[in-house]
Amino acid sequence: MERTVRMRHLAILVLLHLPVCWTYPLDRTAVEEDPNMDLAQQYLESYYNLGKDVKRGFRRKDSDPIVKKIQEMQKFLGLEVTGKLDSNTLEVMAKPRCGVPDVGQFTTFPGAPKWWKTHLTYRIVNYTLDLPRKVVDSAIEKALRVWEAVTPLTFSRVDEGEADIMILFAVRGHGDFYSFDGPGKTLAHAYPPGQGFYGDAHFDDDERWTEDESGTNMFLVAAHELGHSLGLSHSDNTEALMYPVYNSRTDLARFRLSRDDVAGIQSLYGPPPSSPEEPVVPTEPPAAGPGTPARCDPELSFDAVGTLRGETLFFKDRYFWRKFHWDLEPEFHLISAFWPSLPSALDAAYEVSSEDTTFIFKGNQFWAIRGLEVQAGYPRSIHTLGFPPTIRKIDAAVSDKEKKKTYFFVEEKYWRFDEISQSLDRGFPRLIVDDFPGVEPKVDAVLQAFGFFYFFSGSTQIEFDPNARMVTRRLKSNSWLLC
Ligand code: TQI
Ligand code: CA
Ligand code: ZN
Ligand code: ZN
Repeated sequence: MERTVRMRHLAILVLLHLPVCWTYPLDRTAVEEDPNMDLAQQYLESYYNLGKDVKRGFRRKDSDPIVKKIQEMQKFLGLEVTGKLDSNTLEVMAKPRCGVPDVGQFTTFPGAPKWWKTHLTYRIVNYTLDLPRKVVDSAIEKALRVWEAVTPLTFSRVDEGEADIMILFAVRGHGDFYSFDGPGKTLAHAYPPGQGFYGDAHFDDDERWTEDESGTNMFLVAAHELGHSLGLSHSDNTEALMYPVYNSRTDLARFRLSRDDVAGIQSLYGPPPSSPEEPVVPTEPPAAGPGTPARCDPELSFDAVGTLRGETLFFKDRYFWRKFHWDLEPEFHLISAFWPSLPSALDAAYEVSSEDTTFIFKGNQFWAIRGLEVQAGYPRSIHTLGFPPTIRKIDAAVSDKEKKKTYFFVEEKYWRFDEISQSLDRGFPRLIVDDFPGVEPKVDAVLQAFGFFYFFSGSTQIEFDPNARMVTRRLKSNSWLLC
C-alpha cells in the first residue's frame, strides 16, 4: 500500500518534469534551404499540429491551411494577425521555446467517468425522417468504428430493451433537462459514461440531417457525440473531432481522428490490444393559438391516422402529431413543414411497410410518401385503384401487414384491396356493421396496432379484435397522445 502510494508520487514527479522547455526549437539545416517557408512549416508542424501531409501548391489563399495556421499562431502569441510570415512573426519563430505545442488538448469530464467494460451495446431507438434508416444505421456504425479502431472497445447493436448507449432523435423538450432549440444552434447532446441515461446520445430532429455536407452531417455529429458517450469532453485543439465547432469544411471522405482525439480516448481506455505501441491514427413546433388543435382537448378528433417507418402519425387540419415511442410525448408539426406539397385536412392514411410507403388520401386524390419525399407521379386519382365513379372520397384506411390487405372505409361500407394483385377484392363493398360488429359508421380514421384495429369516430375510439371479431375497449380518441 505504502509502496504504491510512493510509486504514484514518483510518477507524478516524473510527469511534472517532462516538458523540456527552452530547447532550441528547430533543425537549422532546413532553414538554410528555403528560409521562410520551411521554417514556418516545421514550426507549425511542431507546435500547431499542422498536418505533415499538407503540401504547398495551388490553393485559394483563404483556405490555405498554412495561412490559417500562421494566423492561429499569431493570435496565440499576441502578434498582429496577418497570415503572412512578416518579420515579427519570423523573429518569434526563430526564438528558443518550450517543446510543448501551443495548441490545446482534449479534456475528459470531471472525475473522468469511463465505461468499466470494453464491450458496449447501442440501440437506435427511433429515426429521423430526413434520411433512410439504412443511412442512419451506417452513419452510427461508422462513427462507432472511429473510436473502436483506436481503443480496446467493441460495440454491438441491440433492437430492444436497454442498451448502454441509447440513440434517439427528438425535438424541443424530450424528457431530459436539456430541451432542443429548433433548427440550428444545438445539434445534439450526449451524456458521459454511466448507468441509466448516461452514455445516451440525443439528436435534434429540427436539424436537417444529411449524408453529405449539404445539411448537418449525421456521421460527423454522431462521431462527436459518441466521443462524449465514451467520456471525452471538448478539446481546444482546432483539429480535433472533439473541438466544439461544427467543421463544415471537413473532408468527410478522408475523415481522420486527430492525434489529440486519439490521445484523449486512449487516456481512458488505452490502445487496441493489437497495437500496444504507436497509436493508430486512421487517423419550432407551431405555436399554440386559436385554430391550433389542442392535444388533450377531450373533444379532439382526427382526420386521419397512419404510420410511417415505425412512427404513428395523427393528422388534424393543417397539423399532425408524430408519436415514435410509447412513453414519449408526441411531437406536433405543420404537415407543410414535412411535406410542402400535401394538402391539409386529410381524409385517410395508411402504410405499406414492405414498400416503405405511406399513402395519403384527400378527396379523389392520393399521394405516396417515403420519409420526407412525396413520390413522383402523385397525386393519382382514387379511381385508378378501382373505386367506382360515385365514390368521391375515402373516410379512413388501414393496411394489414400480415395479410397484405388494405381496408378502405366509405360511409357505412368498406372495400378490401389486395396489395399483391394491386386490385380491389371481389365481393366488396360490404357493410361495416356485418364484419366489424360494434363499429358505427362513419369512421374518421383507422389504425392497426398490437394486433387490434382502432376505429376513430369523433372523440371516441373503439378497439376491435379482428380475430375474435368483437369490440374490446372504448377509449378517448386522444388517449394515444398521453392525455
Ligand atoms: N451540442 C453540444 C455538444 O455535443 C452539447 C454540449 C455543449 C456539450 N457543451 C458540452 C456536451 C460539453 C458535452 C460537454 O458539443 S452541439 C458539435 C460541434 C454539437 C456541436 O449541438 O453544440 C458537434 C454537437 F461543435 F463539434 F460541431 C455536435 Cl460535432
Ligand atoms: Ca437545434
Ligand atoms: Zn436529450
Ligand atoms: Zn460536444
